[in-house]
Amino acid sequence: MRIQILASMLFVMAASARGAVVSYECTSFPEEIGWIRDTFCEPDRYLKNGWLFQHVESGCGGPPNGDRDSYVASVAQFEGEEEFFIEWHMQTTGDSSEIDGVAPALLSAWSFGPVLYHFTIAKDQVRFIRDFDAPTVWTDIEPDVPHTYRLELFGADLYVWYIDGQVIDSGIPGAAYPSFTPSISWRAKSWFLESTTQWDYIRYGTIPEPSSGDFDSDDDVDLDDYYFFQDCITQPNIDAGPGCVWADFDGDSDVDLIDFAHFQAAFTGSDG
Ligand SMILES: [Ca+2]
Ligand SMILES: [Ca+2]
Ligand SMILES: [Ca+2]
Repeated sequence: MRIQILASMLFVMAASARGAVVSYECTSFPEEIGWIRDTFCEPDRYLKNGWLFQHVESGCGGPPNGDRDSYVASVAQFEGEEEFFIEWHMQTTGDSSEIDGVAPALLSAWSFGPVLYHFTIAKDQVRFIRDFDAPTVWTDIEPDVPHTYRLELFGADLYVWYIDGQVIDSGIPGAAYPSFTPSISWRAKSWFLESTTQWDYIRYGTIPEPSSGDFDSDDDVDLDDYYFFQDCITQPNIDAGPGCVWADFDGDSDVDLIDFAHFQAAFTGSDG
């Protein structure tokens, strides 16, 4: 009897851990919702219109040891998740010459095992390092506009990295992720030069069911899902991208008024 109760408790815990997305929407400082902050010297930062701005200079340590403003969170609650994503929307003014110093901007999905996803982002170029022994991937990006970065992970079978909905790299990972005491960290840093990095959001968790309207995989379609649905709305016949497959009810790649009508019909409120 005791074993049965324990087993059912474990099931509930596993189920609640599975159905989740963690989102930082940059409407408050990251540490207010559980990110752990770590700084070097005196980085400036401020919030404006739903964005977090970080300004870093080649400061008190003197080059090459400038300001750094870092955040980290454990993602151990997603260990064993078969379909995991990380998506972030940001831009930076930092020069690509800073990339060798792991600056100006970084987002890293780290582990103590053989699997790692490590993105160093400059104004017009991104470096992607994976699993240490895998070839480094470089890609150019359009400067002075924000980009949507998305990593999708399917157990030990497949990773896919997108920028603005276009596949930049994909393949077989070194291991499933999240695993091996996983954490996600991101930061702005000055190596030799100053820069300003701005973040609109950082979201991660279970990849939602296609055409479900249920962004956060908690088995309802409610106002929490609507917040993210709004981000996905496009003109008819415009591809809404991999981050919006869940919102495309009729499966024609856009998220238009027809999908919105489906979303309204599926809307259950939080009691599901
Ligand atoms: Ca935002
Ligand atoms: Ca939901
Ligand atoms: Ca559609």
